[in-house]
Amino acid sequence: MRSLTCSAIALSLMAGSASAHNGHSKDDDQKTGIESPVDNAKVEAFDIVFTHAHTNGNIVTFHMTTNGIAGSETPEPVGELGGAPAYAYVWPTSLDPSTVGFDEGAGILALAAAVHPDFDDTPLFDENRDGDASNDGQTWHSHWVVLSPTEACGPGAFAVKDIPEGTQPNLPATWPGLPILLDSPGFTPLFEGPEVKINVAFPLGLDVSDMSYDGVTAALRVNANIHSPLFCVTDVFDIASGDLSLPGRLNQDGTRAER
Ligand SMILES: [Ca+2]
Ligand SMILES: [Ca+2]
Ligand SMILES: [Ca+2]
Repeated sequence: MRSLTCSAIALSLMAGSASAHNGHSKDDDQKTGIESPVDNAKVEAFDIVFTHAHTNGNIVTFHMTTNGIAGSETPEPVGELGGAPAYAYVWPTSLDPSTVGFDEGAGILALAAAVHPDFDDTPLFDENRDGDASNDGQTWHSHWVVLSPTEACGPGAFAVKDIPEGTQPNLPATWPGLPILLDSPGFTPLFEGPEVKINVAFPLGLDVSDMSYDGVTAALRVNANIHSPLFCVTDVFDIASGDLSLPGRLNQDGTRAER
């Protein structure tokens, strides 16, 4: 029994030491990630100061560090879908949308951690664990979205791309059924102090090592009449690169990167 306990302690020590030393180094994160200035004029929780991503086999972990407490701000509900606001931490990527099941060339594929208290768009997931899969919009959750410049949302504004009536684009298996190019893959956003991160699984064998990314904090709003464009980006709080040039690269120096 004693030796078993000792082994367990030794194992846990080894695990502790592994998590302290394995995987990507902070130095390499600095080289491959995107540093952004603090701006005290911005809402702290959306003021991006560092964005990075690293790989562990087929898992890519996307990080964003803010000047405040990530995830601490949520929009005021309006009580209905029309005009419903959302806040999001967004990682636009260079990946083709077909990587996750949308049509090739459909737009800019972006990962997002989002919250929108007026509606649920994760019909397969019960994020607040109350036994109801249709009432979780107020809990941060993840999306893949396909963004495109959409003048109807305002000059230079982006929207989550609509699915025009009568068309049948390719969609991921976890598409939640809304008429927009949005997927609810179920990856849990993880919040810790100033940081939000999402562990994203890609198909085994798919090489995403060349991908680049950026970081954006934004507000979105459902069209008041629930017409197209359905889901506009209404405010961009911060852009990690300042110009959406997607300068972030994957840190791949670790084979057992921490998640
Ligand atoms: Ca900033
Ligand atoms: Ca749900
Ligand atoms: Ca629920």
